[in-house]
Amino acid sequence: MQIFGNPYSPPTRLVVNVARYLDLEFQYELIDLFKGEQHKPEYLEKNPKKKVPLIIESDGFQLSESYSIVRYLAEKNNRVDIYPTDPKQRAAIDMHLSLMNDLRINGQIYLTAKIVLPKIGKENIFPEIVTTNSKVNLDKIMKEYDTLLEGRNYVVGDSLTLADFNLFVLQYPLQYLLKEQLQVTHPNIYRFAQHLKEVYPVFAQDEKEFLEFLSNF
Ligand SMILES: N[C@@H](CCC(=O)N[C@@H](CS)C(=O)NCC(=O)O)C(=O)O
Repeated sequence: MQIFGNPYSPPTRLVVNVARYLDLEFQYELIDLFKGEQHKPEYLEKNPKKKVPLIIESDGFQLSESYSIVRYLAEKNNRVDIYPTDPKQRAAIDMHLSLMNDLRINGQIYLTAKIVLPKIGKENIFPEIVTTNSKVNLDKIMKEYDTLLEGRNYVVGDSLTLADFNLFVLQYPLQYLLKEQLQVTHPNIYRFAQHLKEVYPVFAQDEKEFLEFLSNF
């Protein structure tokens, strides 16, 4: 399988982490978003949506949208541990993936406005109200997850699921790009991430690679 993506992108890292956790063989095909490679004809042929991540399997099967990809990979490999077949557990995981999409989108707007555009010397393309609201929404959803994780190690039930994989990649930007003291502002999310890194090597590897990426950003 090929995974087209970029380490800056939480959806890419979600897919890579799940693929690694499932011990799947894959080639990481780097798409440099900051050089606009997602707009190049050779990538558009594969994904006209101009987004990462995208997977292509050896039989030619292609899939974009990170949440669809990780559900597919778990399902295909019969990994009911991280995506249970029980309808209620599955519905709870799906619900959290939807809720976390709001977290992702608001984070994407805020980070684009505050970090990415200044970095590439461009003006903020979003009206001030949109940027302000994105931070308000981001903080609100993070607070909700911090409350949910009080006294718990996992978002759904008492073992690792796709919802945890996703929250893990979404909490980084606050810590490492916006330089928030997560242990102070969101102590339960901070503890949750620490626990995942201690117990599952895939999360420690992800953090190491993300920090390496940021050191050249
Ligand atoms: N809903 C999509 C979102 C994908 C997405 O927005 N990817 C961003 C990186 S995080 C991207 O490719 N941006 C490039 C662009 O918009 O030009 C998913 O979950 O896969």
